[in-house]
Amino acid sequence: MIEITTHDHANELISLSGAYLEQDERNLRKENMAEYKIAVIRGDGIGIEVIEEGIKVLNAIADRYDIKWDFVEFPWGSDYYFEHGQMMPADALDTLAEFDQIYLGAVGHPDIQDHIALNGLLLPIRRRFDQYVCERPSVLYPGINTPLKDKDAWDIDLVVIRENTEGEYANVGGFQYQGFPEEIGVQVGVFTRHGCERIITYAFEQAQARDKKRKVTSITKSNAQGYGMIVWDTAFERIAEKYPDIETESLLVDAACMDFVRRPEDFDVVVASNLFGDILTDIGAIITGSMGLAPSGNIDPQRRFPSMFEPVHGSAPDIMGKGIANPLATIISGAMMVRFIGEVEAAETIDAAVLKVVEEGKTLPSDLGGQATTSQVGDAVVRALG
Ligand code: GGG
Repeated sequence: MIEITTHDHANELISLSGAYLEQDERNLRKENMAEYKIAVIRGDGIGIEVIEEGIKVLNAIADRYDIKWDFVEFPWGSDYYFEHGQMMPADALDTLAEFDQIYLGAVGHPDIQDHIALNGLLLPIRRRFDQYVCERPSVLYPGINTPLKDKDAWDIDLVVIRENTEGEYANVGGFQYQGFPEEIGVQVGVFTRHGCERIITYAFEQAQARDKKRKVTSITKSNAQGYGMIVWDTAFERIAEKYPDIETESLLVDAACMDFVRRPEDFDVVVASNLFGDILTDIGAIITGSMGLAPSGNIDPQRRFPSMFEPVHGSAPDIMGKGIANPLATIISGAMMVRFIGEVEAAETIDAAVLKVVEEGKTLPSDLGGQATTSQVGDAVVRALG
């Protein structure tokens, strides 16, 4: 009897000391927990709804991988514009500079001219933080319908590396005789040798790192744009010489649009100017199922400043507030952010969860042929994290 009591007591002590050990481990893990300050700008329209699901998934992954998020929300965008006459406050960029990364939903409102929304929020952030790479992958997942015939899952697996701070989006130009019949608008495309070389170099490094087709395709329209895009083409030839193991191809943007539809499986890394990259990635999104699946990262590869992760799609005012927006592009963009900060395993877990949800096809949003709400899709991804 005594023995049994002693035995029980010993077991109790063992399990108690085990519990203390576990608690110690937990405390130690908490102390060593990486903490990241993330600025969250939901922005407009469906941006508000899809970011909700992105944060849901990021919080769920934090529990599993000992990551700590310090999310700080900024209510900037069109509503802020209606109240203050600008999309974000004058010191917004200084405020954002204090953060590790930025997580953005969407910008744009039917009552605000698009150029005001973009030039008031999105583009100044990309420029100020020298996020000169816009990385936009397009992958045809299992279970996703493509409008292209005879294409199977994984046949399309490309990434567009879009130049993100200059080119056709450089804020250079002006009006003359505005409002008069003689009105003139001048829009200058800026192509610097430095800007072309660094984005093209990044593209070659991606082709090496991906280690898939080991190919870089450069896109311009230098037969018609005979100055800036010649600087680009010449930079492409010069940089290509440094990567003799990478296959190269140069296409005019019109041919590239055709080939994204005709032979998308031939592309690996595609490097394009700011405007052409934007246009091509809409094609990339639609041939791989939907804009609702297209993620992006606006990246400063040198990590001097915060990078910004956002879905490719805009604010989609026609479906805002209906609870039917597809949050997957935002969730995958979140995974890109997680990978960028170095939490690779956590990022892979999110990607795998998205793949599982898509492949199972039970909880898909309407743009992918399902009936699930935005929030149900987010919940399904959280469950699929395992
Ligand atoms: N997800 C951010 C957003 O609203 N994007 C829409 C858009 O028009 N983007 C322009 C661009 O990426 O250049």
